[in-house]
Amino acid sequence: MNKAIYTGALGACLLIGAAASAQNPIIRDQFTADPTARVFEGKVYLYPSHDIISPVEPERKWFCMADYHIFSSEDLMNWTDHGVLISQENVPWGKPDGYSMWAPDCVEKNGKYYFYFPNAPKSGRGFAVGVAVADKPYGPFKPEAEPIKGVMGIDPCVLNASDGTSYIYWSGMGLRGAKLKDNMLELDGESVRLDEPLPAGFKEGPFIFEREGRFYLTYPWVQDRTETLAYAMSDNPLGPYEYKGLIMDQSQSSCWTNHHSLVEYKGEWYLFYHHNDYSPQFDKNRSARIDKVRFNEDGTIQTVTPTLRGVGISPASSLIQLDRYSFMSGGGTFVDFLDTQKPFDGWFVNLPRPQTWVEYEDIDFGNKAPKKIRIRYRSEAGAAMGFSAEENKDFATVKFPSAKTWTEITAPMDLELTGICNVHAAVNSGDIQIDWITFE
Ligand code: FUB
Repeated sequence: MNKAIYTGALGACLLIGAAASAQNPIIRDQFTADPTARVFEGKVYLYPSHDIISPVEPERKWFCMADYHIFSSEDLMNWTDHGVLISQENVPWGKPDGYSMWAPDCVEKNGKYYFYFPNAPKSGRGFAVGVAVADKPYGPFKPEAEPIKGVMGIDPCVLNASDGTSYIYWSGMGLRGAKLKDNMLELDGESVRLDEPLPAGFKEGPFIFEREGRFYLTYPWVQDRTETLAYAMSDNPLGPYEYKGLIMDQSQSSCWTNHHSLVEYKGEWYLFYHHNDYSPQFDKNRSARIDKVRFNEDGTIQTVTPTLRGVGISPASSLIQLDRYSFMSGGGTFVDFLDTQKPFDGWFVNLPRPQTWVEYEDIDFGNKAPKKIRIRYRSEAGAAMGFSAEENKDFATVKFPSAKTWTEITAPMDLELTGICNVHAAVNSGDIQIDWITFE
């Protein structure tokens, strides 16, 4: 992996307001798949699926979802869980024990919030798509008595086009799209098939948005082993769409799905997607992530590299998880769970020998330089490390006594750090595992 070029100079880093610890995955106490993000009332609302370990058929090993939670954030780092939006027992037309509450979407129209979700119907097979309506983006949502007529399939996505017309798209024997009536609850005419002109390999999870007068269809697309994220563009919401390329390549690990959404917030575009970070052995228990996405001048989309670091700026006083690194050396470094039986407890980074290092970008030291660094570590033989925010200038050098269990150590800061800096942590001697660092 490349070593970073330092952008944060000592004492001269950019000053901005404090924020909470930033990393991927973004929700760290439960599984969250299929993350649809929308901006409502100045915040980002996240409407994901809620993967659980099946309580009824643990041996079944498949997608299992009994309800939806809503989350919101103003900084993309601190997420408020607004609790359960709908659960399978409350859907009048759904199987109360279907465990099939797959990828949803939510849009606002004329002051009402419409939540679209697939679910197993009480009678028949497959999936129908229902709507639940609320006055606020966080509910309470009231499900309609019947699913939308004419929509059989999964992964609804709704587009409110700038001319005031709304469209619904879903995956059901290919990609289908249709106009919605103004009531947002019924199709306005027949649906059309949209994936046929695209290269073969459309799977599911379409996300459609409008930007600068053009329509983007982004979708999971399998060329090889697992889902990539591809996109196509059109001048018309119902196509034809022209294939343009990949937004994200297939994952390095085994997560077969990659459901996503794109959203513009405070002048930046973000890609929300998922991976199986907390469940590396079972890819139906997934976790939402965010990375920045950029557009070229001509409107095409730049490829996004998935990161552990994610987006946002971590305050120096938060527990900065170096295992969610921006860059890391080779030489036997790796990241693993603190406790494999309790994945939500998080990870540590292993730095096994001199010259191994890890770097975490964008830590906000504010305008009052901290006096101490505190580190949670363990080390067989003991270690010595240098911490720098500018190459070759350590702001702290720390001697770590041998510690076989997790131990905290505090060391003085030898330089004054303010503003936003990247922190580089390098081993000078010995071996070490680090859970987090923080500044006091
Ligand atoms: O979460 C269940 C299904 O997996 C979604 O509906 C698909 O898009 C895929 O992510």
